[in-house]
Amino acid sequence: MVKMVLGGAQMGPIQKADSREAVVARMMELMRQAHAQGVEFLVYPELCLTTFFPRWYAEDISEFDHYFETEMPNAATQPLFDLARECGMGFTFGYAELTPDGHHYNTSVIVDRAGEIVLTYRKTHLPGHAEYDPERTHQHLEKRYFEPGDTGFGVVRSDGMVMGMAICNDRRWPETFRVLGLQGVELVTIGYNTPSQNSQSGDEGLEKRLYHSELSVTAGAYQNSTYVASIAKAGTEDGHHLMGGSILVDPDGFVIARATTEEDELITAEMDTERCAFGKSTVFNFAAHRRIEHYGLIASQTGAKAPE
Ligand code: CDV
Repeated sequence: MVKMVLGGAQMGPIQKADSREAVVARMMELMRQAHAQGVEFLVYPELCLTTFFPRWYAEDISEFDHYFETEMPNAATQPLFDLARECGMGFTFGYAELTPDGHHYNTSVIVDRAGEIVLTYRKTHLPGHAEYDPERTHQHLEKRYFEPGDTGFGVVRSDGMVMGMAICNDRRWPETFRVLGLQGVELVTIGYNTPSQNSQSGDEGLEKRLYHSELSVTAGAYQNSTYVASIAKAGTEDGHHLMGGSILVDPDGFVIARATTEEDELITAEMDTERCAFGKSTVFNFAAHRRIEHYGLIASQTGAKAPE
């Protein structure tokens, strides 16, 4: 069982012109603030080394390879890893990954207090579309630039707690949380870049988007009796607005810390993994109550089929 201070490092906007070094310097400043406040594990957003480039169309996708990291850590991120080790702090962050054999993933890693990557996750649920779509108010081309992740939702016991990751759109799918819950997860980390407007519906704006995000995350926390850190990259990137709304959530589904800006902002809360045990051994004692004989469709069918 672990009692500690959990931190969420919301990032403000990153413009196309911003260098990796400038972004890492901002991440390090947030880490120093976190260390001063006693944080032992810090959660950064999805794709937090670059602008959210899937909003831009490139005819030849290799034009965007410069947004991808070919190794981790690398020259730009090593200072962050070094600082974390000095502070004795674990952390997680997201980035675009280009593997040695040419695969492109939307990836996040958990780094332990000794500075070692102990878990890699590649985003499963890629939203958006693969081709330029003139009908949309803006493009969301994750299906063009990334392949669906090949890792699945794994967990790791690191620095005394069971941790797992999801990335952005994954948080809207209960399957994500349940697969992690079935592995005894005690902290789910989620980074996101969520445009404040639905590109296909004018009436789904900021208020509804913030609500849906919080609804998904708090439900996932409660139904699996786990802490969740759901952390945004926020603000206006080259004219395109991303919502903020970063939150830390306890195993009862209550929000225990909330960002109030769309800038680089640290949020913190105390967590005690012992608090996960009650839900996991009572209402959500999976071994006692789940009825898997009735859940087959979840793993055998993707689309919904209504009766004639
Ligand atoms: N980066 C994302 O996965 N964004 C999606 C948007 C497109 C809805 C999200 O679920 O927040």
